[in-house]
Amino acid sequence: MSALSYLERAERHASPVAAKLLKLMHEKKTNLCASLDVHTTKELLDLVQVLGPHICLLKTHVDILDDFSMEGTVVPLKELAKKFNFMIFEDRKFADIGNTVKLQYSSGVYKIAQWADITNAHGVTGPGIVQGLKQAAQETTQEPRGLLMLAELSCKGALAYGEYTKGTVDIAKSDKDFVIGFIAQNDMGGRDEGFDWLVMTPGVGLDDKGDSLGQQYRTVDEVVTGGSDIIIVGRGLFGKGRDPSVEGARYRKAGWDAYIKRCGN
Ligand code: 5BU
Repeated sequence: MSALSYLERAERHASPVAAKLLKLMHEKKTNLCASLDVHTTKELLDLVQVLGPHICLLKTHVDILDDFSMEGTVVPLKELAKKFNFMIFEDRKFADIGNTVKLQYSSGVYKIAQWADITNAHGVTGPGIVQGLKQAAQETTQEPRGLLMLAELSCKGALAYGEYTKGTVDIAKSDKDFVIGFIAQNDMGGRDEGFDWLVMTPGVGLDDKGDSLGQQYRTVDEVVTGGSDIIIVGRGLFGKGRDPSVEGARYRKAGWDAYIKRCGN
């Protein structure tokens, strides 16, 4: 994993999206990404009002929202992102041929390329997926966009390991500007070949071991020590009986302390 600080990495990163994110993590002193899987825009915006000060990144699944609209959902989210200084990651998990993902990313109801700084894709369909998504980004906006490849998953029985994970890392090497890193449980290397990938890790929880549908949680210390740069926390922040403002501060501190420890000071 990288021994460099977020600021050092920001200063030399090939991707403007990764550089911006690393810089804001350094300035805001947070490596916490909130994953807010809720049914309505109001619930989402209310949670962001509370968690905004604690996070570097907001992870969305906009297809869960009953009332999604560009005006009602995306516009206020972008305002909150500006107000609290965080970026937005739509966890779309693209997994089709290049031409199809290009259309899915840029059009339809969600028009993800217009507003999400970051999205992600599976490697199962090969490197065409990276080029399809990159073309959609370039044809949609002047704003920088970044892609994470799904190298490993947190859930029980997932098939993304070994040769599959290695193959996904090879796909990430096909585009140094657009692919900024991985969703993974471990460090994915690459520094000896000039890549400084960001590793973002879901399946993080300090109180539970998992859920009844296969999710498995590891602690903040475990994942950061293992190479995670950004911890992705969902129900640990806002699940039943939890106070998001208390948990936001708690996970943020845990993530930052683990990072400082990793940097060796
Ligand atoms: P949770 O409430 O902290 O369990 O939510 C985790 C989020 O991360 C949820 O939105 C998942 O879709 C997402 N996720 C995951 O949990 N594990 C994975 O391996 C990947 C995504 Br990839």
